[in-house]
Amino acid sequence: MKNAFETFVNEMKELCKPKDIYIMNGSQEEAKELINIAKTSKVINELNNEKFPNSYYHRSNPNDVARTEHLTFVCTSLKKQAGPNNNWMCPKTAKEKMRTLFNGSMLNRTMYVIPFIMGTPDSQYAKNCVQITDSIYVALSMRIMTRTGKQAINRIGNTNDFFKGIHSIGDVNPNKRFIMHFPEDNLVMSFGSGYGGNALLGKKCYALRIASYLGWKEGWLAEHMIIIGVQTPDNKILYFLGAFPSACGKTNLALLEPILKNYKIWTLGDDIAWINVGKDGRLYAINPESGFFGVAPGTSLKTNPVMINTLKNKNFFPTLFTNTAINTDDNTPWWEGMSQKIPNNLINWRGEKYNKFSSESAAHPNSRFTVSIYNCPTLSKEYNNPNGVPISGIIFGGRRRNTIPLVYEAENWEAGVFLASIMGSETTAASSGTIGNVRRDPMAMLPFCGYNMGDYFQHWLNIGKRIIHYPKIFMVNWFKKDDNNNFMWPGFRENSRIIKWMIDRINNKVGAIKTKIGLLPNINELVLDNLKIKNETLKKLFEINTNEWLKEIEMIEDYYSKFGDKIPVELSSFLKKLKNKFIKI
Ligand code: SAT
Ligand code: MN
Repeated sequence: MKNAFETFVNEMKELCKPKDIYIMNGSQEEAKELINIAKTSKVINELNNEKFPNSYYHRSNPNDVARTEHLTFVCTSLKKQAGPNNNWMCPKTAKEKMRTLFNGSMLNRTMYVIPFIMGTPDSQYAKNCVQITDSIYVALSMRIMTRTGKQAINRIGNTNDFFKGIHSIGDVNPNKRFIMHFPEDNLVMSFGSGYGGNALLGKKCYALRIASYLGWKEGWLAEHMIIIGVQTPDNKILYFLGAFPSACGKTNLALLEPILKNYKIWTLGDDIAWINVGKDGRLYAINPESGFFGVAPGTSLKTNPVMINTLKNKNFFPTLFTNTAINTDDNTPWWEGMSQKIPNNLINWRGEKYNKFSSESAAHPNSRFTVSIYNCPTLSKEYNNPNGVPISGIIFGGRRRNTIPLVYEAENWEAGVFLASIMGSETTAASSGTIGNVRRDPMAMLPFCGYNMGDYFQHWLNIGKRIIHYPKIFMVNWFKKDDNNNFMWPGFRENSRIIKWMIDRINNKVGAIKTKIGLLPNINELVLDNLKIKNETLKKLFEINTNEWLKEIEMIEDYYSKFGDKIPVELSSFLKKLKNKFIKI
């Protein structure tokens, strides 16, 4: 009798008809073998081993460089369950469509079987998963991003309780590209893309879309959040979660070197957090992943020295660079923002010689590195704690040139859920589409919530009812601009000043000003020494502009209306009250 794992592999073999099957075991020998296969087939090239140890370069098809939200579907039996926040297709139709695409898709190719665990193996919160893929690049990336290997097969044992991810790169034809989620079957089928968010199925597909659905059913939250520990001068560590849409400085915050003396940030995760209410009534979070899939452009010794050190560190796991430029003088990766001076001899992300005076960038704006979390010098020693870390604060942020102040605090959990539900951010390069428009992105989960967002908001409110010791909820906007289009706040390491204020709030050391939108800092209680910032600018950073907010509220009303009666009454009445506060001046 075959167990469920073997049955799954067999079924996939029959469907995809691969030349051969490679079941991954997670060993060091396997890493070497896979790297060799990828090198021989020119999928990756080795980089300068002295400057970037154990690092490899991969160039993707130019049509396959970002997530494709319009080709991503959540296939629940009822359309309403997927909600207006997801594309929907009937599960039966979707499966038939996908089976046709997968039929014989691996002829002459190897089918890699990747057993992996999301979360640390001895955690009650960890989940068992298996992905199959015919892309060696995906197989290599999954070994970095997840705990891949035999232990997952052992954990699965004779159960059928595991996530199934089916992936084939096909011929990278955008017309045959689909990322189909079947939350009711714990299944994802992804065809025609090798890009991280579309193809590393443990990441957005499982750990967010499917897991958010599981969390809804099982009473926990799967969130698009960093997890950090902030060590204060008295050597205490407080843990924070932070949700930001892609490319809003989220990874920089996860690896921040605080400007404030005697503060230190310990990293637990840069993208995804699974959150449970512990027996003691506090929130606890784990990072289900084991690597970073970060945006390269803009990462430098100045903006994120810890990440540069992470990339230059050497350990058991290789590091991959995808669609950056290459400096042919020393065979190293290069991207915009890495150095002020553009090197003379660059090959751009398309593989062409780069003309320095070109208006196009040398690296793709969404070029990425894939690196093991164990390379990170600030990795928290609690990273593998099976219970996760207790959460004292949750930070929500977006990229907004106006309206949203630098920082404010929600008055309580419900108000925090409301403020997170109305978050908006200007679009970036991480998802294909127009850059620069404001889109509503509640909890930074818009592209990742695997069910109706109205139900999701209610789920957040319900979770709140089980919490005894509430974390404080903060909203931030590092990206406010002045009339000359310049950022008003320096950001990066200076953001630690704002985190200090949050900690002081959590420890009841400072007060706050009650305003129409929430609690704002007393400016004289922020630590701003050695920061050349004009009083006038500070005032602007904390300004609540009635006209801007009225416009904002209109956009939110419009957004809420998309969810009809699914929007919890608590939230719509928050919105009404907010509007009234601005109208009755
Ligand atoms: O684009 S991905 O979804 O792969 C990564 C991200 O946006 O965080
Ligand atoms: Mn992300």
